[in-house]
Amino acid sequence: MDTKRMGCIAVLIVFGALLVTSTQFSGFNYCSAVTTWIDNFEDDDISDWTVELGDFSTADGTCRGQEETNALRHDSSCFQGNWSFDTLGSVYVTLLAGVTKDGVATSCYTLHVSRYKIKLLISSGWVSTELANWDPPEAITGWQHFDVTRDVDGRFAIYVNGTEQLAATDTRYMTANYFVFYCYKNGAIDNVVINDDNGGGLPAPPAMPGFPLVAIGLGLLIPITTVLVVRRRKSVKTQ
Ligand SMILES: [Ca+2]
Repeated sequence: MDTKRMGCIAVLIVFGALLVTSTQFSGFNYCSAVTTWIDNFEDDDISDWTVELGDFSTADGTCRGQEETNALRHDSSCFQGNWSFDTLGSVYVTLLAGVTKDGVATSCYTLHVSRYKIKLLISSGWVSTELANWDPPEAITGWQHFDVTRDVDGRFAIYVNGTEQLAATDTRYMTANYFVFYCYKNGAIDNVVINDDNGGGLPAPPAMPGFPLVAIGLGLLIPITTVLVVRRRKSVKTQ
């Protein structure tokens, strides 16, 4: 095989491999499940959130209430899909809300976590109705992990530390504007992953940026091509 043909094949193999790698890590293979937004608070920045009540600190890499009562909200249009997060203490996590005022969400579904009971509530302002509840066998202490799914029929399934413990179906609210977190002093939330895939299943892994890999690929491609061209010219001269 001559040098030119070998050079072309080498370039095509390198470029193809880089394209496949870049596509895998850019999240394209999760096209059936699009992550809407995430926050693990490791950047000590809550500028994407609006504090409605009290105050929060993210100095320890979690979002922790500083006053007696605290609430903050994040824009979120997810009303079907997956909500995943960790909480500490007695907290109210409003999965989806129409509007909020002074930390009180309306037209919403809220997960209330307390020491001896976990409830799923449907609320409008201060008026709440219980959709489901679960009494844990032991008092809740420390961080808890929650995965919530809601399917196209409005069925909520709530997994506590990996096991489904609550379920309810309700279709009264099928739109959303906000995700809201309400807690008392030292209550906290972390590792929020909201996924609007409009179906069941647990959240897909967060997408990784593909651009740097493409840039690295192009960066490698230029010197490889240059070497091959130089070799090709040398081989032409010597023939
Ligand atoms: Ca964190």
